[in-house]
Amino acid sequence: MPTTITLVRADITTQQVDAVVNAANSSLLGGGGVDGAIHRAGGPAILEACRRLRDTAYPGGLPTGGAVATAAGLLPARHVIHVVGPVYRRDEDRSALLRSCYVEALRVADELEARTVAFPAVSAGAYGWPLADAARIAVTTVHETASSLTEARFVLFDDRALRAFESAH
Ligand code: AR6
Repeated sequence: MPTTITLVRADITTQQVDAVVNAANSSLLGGGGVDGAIHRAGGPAILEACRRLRDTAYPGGLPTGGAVATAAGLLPARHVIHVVGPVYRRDEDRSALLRSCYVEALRVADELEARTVAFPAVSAGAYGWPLADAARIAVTTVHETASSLTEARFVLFDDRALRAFESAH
């Protein structure tokens, strides 16, 4: 069944989906934006799971473009898939790393047998990626990547982001 891409303006922590994607940093130990909101709403279970990952599989941190899952604590979702978006650089094309976040998140979602996944606009906040381009890369990559998802839901925090994704869709 093909994946339906949907767009909503909402707080990603409220979404009733199998998995939510977190725009994390490579430390996996929290931050601001989506990352801060997910850790606040999900409670300490997520940070504990992240610390275990740092002690085992990722002592040097999760590389940029990578994805890894943890439990979702108190969130309505069952899993959090943490990805590390690239910091935007005007003098260097880092779009392959941004695409990799979505490809890897979809691969991890398939491993978890997640069918509905909520994505934020990875790298479009603190990491400075121009919104229209971040939206185009996000929508195109999810559209072109084979997976078992029934729904890929882009959850945009404000009208400007929603409009950018509507234009890219
Ligand atoms: N739900 C949905 N979208 C949100 C939410 C929310 N609750 N909060 C913010 N956004 P950002 P990045 C939007 O900065 O650019 C963190 O400190 C926001 O408006 O969360 O990948 C991490 O620890 C923007 O459009 O992620 C990293 O250090 C988008 O989500 C760094 O920021 C992404 O903004 C990652 O930066």
